[in-house]
Amino acid sequence: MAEKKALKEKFRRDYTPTNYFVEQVNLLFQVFEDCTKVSSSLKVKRRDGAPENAPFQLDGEGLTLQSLSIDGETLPPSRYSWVEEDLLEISGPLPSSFVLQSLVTTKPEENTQLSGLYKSSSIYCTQCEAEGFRRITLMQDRPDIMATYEVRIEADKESCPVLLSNGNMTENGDLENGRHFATYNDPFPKPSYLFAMVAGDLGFIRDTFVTRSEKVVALNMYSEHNNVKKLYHAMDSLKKAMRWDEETFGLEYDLDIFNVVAVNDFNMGAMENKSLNIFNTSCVLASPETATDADYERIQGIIAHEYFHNWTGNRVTCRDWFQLTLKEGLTVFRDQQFSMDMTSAAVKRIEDVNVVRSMQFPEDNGPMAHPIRPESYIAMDNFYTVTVYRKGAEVIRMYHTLLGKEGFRKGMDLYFQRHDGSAVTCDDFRRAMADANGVDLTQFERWYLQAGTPVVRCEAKYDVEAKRLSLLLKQSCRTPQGGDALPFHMPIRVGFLAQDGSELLPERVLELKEASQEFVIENVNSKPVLSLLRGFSAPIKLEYERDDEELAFLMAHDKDSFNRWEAGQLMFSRTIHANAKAMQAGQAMQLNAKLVDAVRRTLLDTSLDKSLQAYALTLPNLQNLAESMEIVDPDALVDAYKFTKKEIARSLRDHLLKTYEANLLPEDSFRNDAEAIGMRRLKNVCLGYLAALGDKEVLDVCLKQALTANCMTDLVAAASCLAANPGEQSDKALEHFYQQHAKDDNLVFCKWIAIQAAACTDQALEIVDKLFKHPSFTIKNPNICRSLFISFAGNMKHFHRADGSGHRWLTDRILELDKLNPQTAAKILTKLAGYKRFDAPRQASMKAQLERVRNTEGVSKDTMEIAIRALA
Ligand code: 0A1
Ligand code: ZN
Repeated sequence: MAEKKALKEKFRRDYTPTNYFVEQVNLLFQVFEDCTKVSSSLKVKRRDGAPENAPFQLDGEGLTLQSLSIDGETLPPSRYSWVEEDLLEISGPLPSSFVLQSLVTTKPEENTQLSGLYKSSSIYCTQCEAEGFRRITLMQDRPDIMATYEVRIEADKESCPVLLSNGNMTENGDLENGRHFATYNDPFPKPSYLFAMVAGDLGFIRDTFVTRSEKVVALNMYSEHNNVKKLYHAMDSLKKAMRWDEETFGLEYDLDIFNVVAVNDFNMGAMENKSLNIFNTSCVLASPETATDADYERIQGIIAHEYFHNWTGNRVTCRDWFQLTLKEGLTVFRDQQFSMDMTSAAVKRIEDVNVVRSMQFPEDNGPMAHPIRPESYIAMDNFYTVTVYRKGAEVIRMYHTLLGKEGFRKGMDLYFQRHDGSAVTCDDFRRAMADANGVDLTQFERWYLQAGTPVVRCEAKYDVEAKRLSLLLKQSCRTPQGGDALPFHMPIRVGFLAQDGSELLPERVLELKEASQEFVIENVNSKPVLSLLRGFSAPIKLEYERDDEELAFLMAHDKDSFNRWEAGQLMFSRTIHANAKAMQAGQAMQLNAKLVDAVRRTLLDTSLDKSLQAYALTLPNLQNLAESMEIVDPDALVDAYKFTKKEIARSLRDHLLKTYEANLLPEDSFRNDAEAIGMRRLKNVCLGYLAALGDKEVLDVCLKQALTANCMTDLVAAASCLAANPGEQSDKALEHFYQQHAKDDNLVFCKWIAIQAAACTDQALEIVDKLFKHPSFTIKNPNICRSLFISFAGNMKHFHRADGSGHRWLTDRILELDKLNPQTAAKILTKLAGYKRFDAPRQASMKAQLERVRNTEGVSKDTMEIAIRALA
């Protein structure tokens, strides 16, 4: 058995404030080629009422401590000791206020974990959330310690002409030996996880934003010199986000400067450090030749997300890490609303719901299930999950639906009024929402306490005589421990359609609170067709029986665009699931004629918004479909999926080709507006269907698109179609992709890898292994790792080969990666966690790999936690 020395589980119930707190931090970074010296000076105070002899505890991880002093006097070693591996204790008694100085040295060049101070290409940068600051210097590294920071950076002027930290630059100048310095002051008290510093040779673009109270804010975006021209979309997005937050929530930017820095090596998407956001290049750089339409939208959303954190996260922060969803659920909700306003509300909602269903539902239904406010963790970094972020955002959306737009705004205003400048809890947020609106949200807390996806069953009765409609809603939810959850408080938005498709009654929000609750509506003149859970008003699974005809009716008439799409998705799923069953029973698969009719109608309806039309034509994704199978059978599911897609394509080949051609845009000019994006989306969905046929004619169409594409969207679409159809055209397209686009661009190289790793072909495993051995593949870059490993894990049939070869291959890679970057390794291991959903041989194989990880000597606590939880 592996040694499990550092596996300490922390519990939410154990929160206690500290005896001392740091109120001011002064830092000096002296950056040298092979080592960085960090001198820190912490102004510390004992809390009122704390005992005088209380010891003072500081977090520190992997630091080489050179000296330690209090109020200028060196501390003898007898006064301090490491009471835990990463916890230094200075014994009392101590003065009620004092200055603690320390000098440590670190080696950013050797920091492959990408937490703390590290070097990405030639850029020195930091990542401190959640617990990275302790890898830079000794500190009370917890979010309820909020201090002001003054920072001085010294480095070689030629290799590091740009020196940045939080807040305003107060001084800069030259030093001896070709070195220079800059000092920064951040007037807003902040937790250590929001600290950042950057030193390197960076190019930049500059702009300004005038706030509504007419303050001019300098906006600067930095990247490696060769990428500077790809920063304009992010800058444009930032200005839109700044304006939107003023208009929507009355929130204005609070400093004179806002910086964004792009780095190649980053464990997550981006980080909201006060006035110095650090971004993964994949979430900020965009040009038509290197980024898809989806990338453009994602970048806009993430830029907004990090900017919005300035209020929801920075000005008001989390008391402890269990409260993470306080800032993340809320900020995701805010960025989703922003994107809905900037692009198309319905399209964005469809995309977001797809993520919840295909990623969060499986997490909630597996061994990693946790409430949006978890009760315990071993490695906090493992809890930056789709549950905390995405389900957390759905929970915020429910406040919005229950209280209405104005009510929600009142709650937000009160939240800031009460808590600006402090570190608070999810209960504080809920209380602000309740108090501002004079409502009782006690039961609503269950969304924070209970994991699992609720199932709501609806039964409708219509009494013709009495003109009375009654809706019986029953909710149930299995907790991860196997018990029944207590009923949730949730809004169910319902529309009522007349037989002619018009709205028979105004839409309503039903407030479901009981396990079983009847809603009676009087004066209903005819039996309506129900449009339930409009806009996915609660993160639940809805059960309601209806036939394909009613679904087709909703597809054609529902005024709620989301539910029109939803009806189509249900029709697709039914056919695919029926075919998977047929496949398992050794019977012939079939295509439902009603489905083909519905798809034809959607395809030929030129009055539709093209993006919505494209989504209406898109099959539910495999993860989504797997979620509603009792035992996941990847072979049957993938074959049924492919069969259904191919048969639709066979039936509608000419229409698909015509729609494809009708939506081609001229190659000599690129457009990025909503209409052009919609046209590309629709055209590429048609191409996807056609490629399922796999004949020479359609593959030639794909190849032509791949060779002549004037943007990354079209290249990726065509290359993905071809990667799934190995042969001459596929080889040509992928070679062209590599030589012309991917070879010299890290982010495009990632796309080239991801497309091939996701392709469902018999050679899938051999292909991923070859990609892994590609000379440009480096396991040190998280984007490259994700492109290969996460994409392969989504390749349902081949990752889950019954002989276990896919599982074994990925586990080999995880163990290799874990030695360098535990955070990313642990994330990838979650792809094996849901083994209980599969058939016996696959269960055994996934379990065996998890056990192998658990039994490996020296595995990180991040990765070990996933293995342990998965196997529990
Ligand atoms: N707060 C960031 C996400 C983030 C979280 C952890 C990180 O390192 C472990 C990095 C970034 C956000 O929500 O964007
Ligand atoms: Zn965030």
